Amino acid sequence: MSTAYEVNFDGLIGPSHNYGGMSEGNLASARNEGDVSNPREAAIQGLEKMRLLLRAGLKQGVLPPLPRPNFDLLVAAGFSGSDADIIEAAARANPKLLKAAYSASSMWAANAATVSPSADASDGRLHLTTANLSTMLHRSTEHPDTTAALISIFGDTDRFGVHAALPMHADFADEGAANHVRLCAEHGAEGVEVFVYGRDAGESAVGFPARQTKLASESIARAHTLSQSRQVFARQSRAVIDAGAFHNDVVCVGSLDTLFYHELAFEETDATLDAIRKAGEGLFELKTVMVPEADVPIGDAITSYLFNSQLLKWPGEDRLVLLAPLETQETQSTRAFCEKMVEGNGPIGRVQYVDVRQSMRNGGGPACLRLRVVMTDEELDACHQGVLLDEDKIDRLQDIVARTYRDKVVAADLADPAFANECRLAREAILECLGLSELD
Ligand code: SUG
Repeated sequence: MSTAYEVNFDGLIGPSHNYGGMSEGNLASARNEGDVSNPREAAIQGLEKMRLLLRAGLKQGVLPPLPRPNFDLLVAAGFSGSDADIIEAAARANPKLLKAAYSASSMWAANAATVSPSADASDGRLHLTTANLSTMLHRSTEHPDTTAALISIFGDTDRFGVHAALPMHADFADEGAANHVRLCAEHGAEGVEVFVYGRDAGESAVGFPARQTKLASESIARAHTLSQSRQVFARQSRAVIDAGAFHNDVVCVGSLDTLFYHELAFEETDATLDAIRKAGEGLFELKTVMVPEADVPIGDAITSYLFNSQLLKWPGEDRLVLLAPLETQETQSTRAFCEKMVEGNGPIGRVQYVDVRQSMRNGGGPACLRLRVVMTDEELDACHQGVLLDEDKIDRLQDIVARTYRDKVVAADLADPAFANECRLAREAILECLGLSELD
């Protein structure tokens, strides 16, 4: 077994970060629709989270924001002329579409792709499948640019397999790593990959949208050449989707041999845990931390985002650290649960709180903001070095943000062609800093 590291690639929050109210079933997105957003503060919060992990001794990467506004979407909707003509006409005719074209939603990198480390793949490569994000219009346009970025970063086809998004049909609805949990003894060892889906292909819609199908998950497991005996497909419960858990990572997080989940997360909890234990035979002993509804009602789990935390092997600490949003500390039931949990002798020994409020107000916590990529030394050497962070690069990105991002954005700003130009210049500077100008 080769040594491997869990590298967190965070999505850098883009200059057009705004509260569009565009995600049905995501309660925070609906609640904050139309509020003033603070893109500069948002990006700094994200970069400070990256700095925190880097200082702890963890490896940290970054994914650049996508080009926004997305002119391809607006042109596809029939708008034409100069950039300014397109924006002005879209603002008059269909402000909602303009909002979708401006969404900075690629910040939630957990939805960029599903990732399988080379230790799990029978072809020995690290696989990434871009998520099609087909359920929400504003997210469905991310995948071509995300695939391009992943190819630029993981271009060595002997070591990496970057797969384009699945077909854009409801039967293949896929939201990436937010519905995927990998469990193992050590990052570099073979593991079990758990795919959580909300519905079967062809199943008729009820309640809030279930954004992941079993067919999508199965297709990814096949493409990633995973071993049949080391994969598990589990159904997310309808109850939590209707309560606002639009992705599994709103009610569950796993790392190494530990699964931390809400009592109501899965449709069939015992069968799911049995299947994980069986798939992990000979690899690891599953440790579980179940949070009972009686201690943390599902409504609190969703507003506090207790589970949308990063569960980390923190250098120098024996037990895992839960990097949770401040909202978890501010919610009485989740704070009390965390205090009790760390006093016990379970696998999670500390909870650290982090301020990502700007993202949280759109339903994106610490775990949404990062894509975990387990990489060996050779894979780290083979990937594009410009996206691997040190503090100097974080400082440089913060300078760009301070110089090019607006402090405040409201819906009316999106109608201003000057804003589109500012967004373009900001992204150009970021790409240059990351050595990714080819994506421009
Ligand atoms: O897809 N919010 C995102 C939040 C994604 C969170 N990711 C994970 N759970 N991994 C979504 O619903 C809101 C955008 C708006 O309304 O402006 C939004 O897209």
